[in-house]
Amino acid sequence: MATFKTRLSKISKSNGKVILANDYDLSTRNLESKTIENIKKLHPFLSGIKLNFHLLLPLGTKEITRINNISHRYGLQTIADIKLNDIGNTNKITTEHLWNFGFDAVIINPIMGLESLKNLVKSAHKNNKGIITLCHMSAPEAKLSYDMEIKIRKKQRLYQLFLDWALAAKVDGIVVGATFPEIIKYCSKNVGKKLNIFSPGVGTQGGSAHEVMSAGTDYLIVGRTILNDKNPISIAKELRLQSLTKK
Ligand code: BMP
Repeated sequence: MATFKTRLSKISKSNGKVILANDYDLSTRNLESKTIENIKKLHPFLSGIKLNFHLLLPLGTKEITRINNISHRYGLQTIADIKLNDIGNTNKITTEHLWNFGFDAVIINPIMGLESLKNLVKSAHKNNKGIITLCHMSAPEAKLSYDMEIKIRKKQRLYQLFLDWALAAKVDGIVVGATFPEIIKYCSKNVGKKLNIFSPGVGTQGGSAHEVMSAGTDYLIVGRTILNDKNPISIAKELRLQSLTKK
């Protein structure tokens, strides 16, 4: 079986490089059928779908497995966005559950440490699954934490350390917010083709799809800009075209 990176790259050749952040709030009923409807309606313009922790909580094993199976039927890769950050033992159990649900990849928080990260990558890759780590988040206040100056062996910023760890652990991808295009450029220069850059924060949060794709982003993660639009299909189509902007 191909790796997560290869599977994602393959579907993106026809469908473009947009991953739907399938986010809904507490007032939304029928989460499962809404999600399946999104997959059926939007799949030609998506390479994947991301399900956040808050979406997984009210769903059960059956529902999550069905969503993953239907996504796969349409060729979409599925990402569990739980920003996992715990000790090795519970990380292992959590990812085993996610793989059993049928997810292709998980987003994790590298603050857990390099050794834990390496272990997760090893076990994920044995199962042909992917690991994506946070590098620099999209919210304005991320500057305070991810840009923090630190010193372990040398002086650097926290996101630079997370980038070094992502490379050392051979993760499949990193998250760098679309609202920080200069940081995307820095990361892109340093990673080359070794891993993919995933950028949330386009549209509603102020990031520009064109700008981040030219800065070096590989995949756009987009939620509200598509889901809250009067015509989600046309906005997804337009974002698909923008996601094909050359680096
Ligand atoms: P939206 O396009 O509606 O702003 O959604 C962005 C999605 O990306 C959300 O699911 C959010 O959890 C996620 N995200 C983010 O916005 N910024 C980050 O730095 C990391 C994320 O995972």
